[in-house]
Amino acid sequence: MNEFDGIARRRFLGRIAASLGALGVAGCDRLSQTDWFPKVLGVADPLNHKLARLATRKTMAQEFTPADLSPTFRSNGTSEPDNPQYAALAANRFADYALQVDGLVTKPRRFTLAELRALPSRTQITRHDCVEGWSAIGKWQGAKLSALLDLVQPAPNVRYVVFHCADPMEEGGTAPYYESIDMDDAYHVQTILAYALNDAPLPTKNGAPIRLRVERQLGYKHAKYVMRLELVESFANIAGGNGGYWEDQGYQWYAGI
Ligand SMILES: Nc1nc2c(c(=O)[nH]1)N[C@H]1C(S)=C(S)[C@@H](COP(=O)(O)O)O[C@H]1N2
Ligand SMILES: [Mo]
Repeated sequence: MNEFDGIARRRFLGRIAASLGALGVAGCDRLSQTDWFPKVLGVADPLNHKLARLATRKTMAQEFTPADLSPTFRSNGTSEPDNPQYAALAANRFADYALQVDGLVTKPRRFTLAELRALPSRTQITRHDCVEGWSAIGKWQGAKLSALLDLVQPAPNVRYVVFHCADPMEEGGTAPYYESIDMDDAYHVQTILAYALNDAPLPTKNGAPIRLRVERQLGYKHAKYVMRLELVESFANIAGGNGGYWEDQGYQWYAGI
């Protein structure tokens, strides 16, 4: 860990501690022992998700200036999907790529890269924080997820957007990486389907051709190599049922602040 990473991480952890303090999370053990408190909050969702949502529905992740950019933006997890279909798309510079959007939507459809690039976009310089103990600041450009959702028209009962990725996570296996976010994050202004990093097309190691940026959440929520968006009311029928590859291994579903 270099000095910058150490400082960034301490600042990040400090921010978590501060927001938990502001929410009075320290008092929750006592409160949850009463009868009414779990019912009011809803037992199905983790306590920290509900509490954080009350306070942060519209808050922005911090944005930075070009002077703050990390010299390189490292890769983590998959750096090149071990998937012949993906390899064929990449070999043709993603000319045949199309993002499939389906599930509980009125108008399911596919978006080519050109169509994604034509959607209203946003450019933002933000810091990525990985739970493995590193951070990096990068400049991302991508289609606003809110604009895409307006076109497909989610059903009223939709609660989550699930991101299905191209990379299988076990050697020789077929279970791909996947992630999910709720509709507050899906419609947030800083939530984009990024196709560019630091003014260049998204590199393979960082998720080409499309990766999610959901800036108020930790690194593992930022799905790379996104092939399909599925809008759902619950995770019951999706992989391990916990809303994400790492969540199925025990990570928190809500990784935001
Ligand atoms: N499809 C896919 N998405 C992924 C991962 C992965 O292995 N596969 N790793 C996650 C983790 S843990 C982090 S920190 C970031 C890393 O993004 P980067 O490679 O651009 O640094 O991607 C996230 N999204
Ligand atoms: Mo990560």
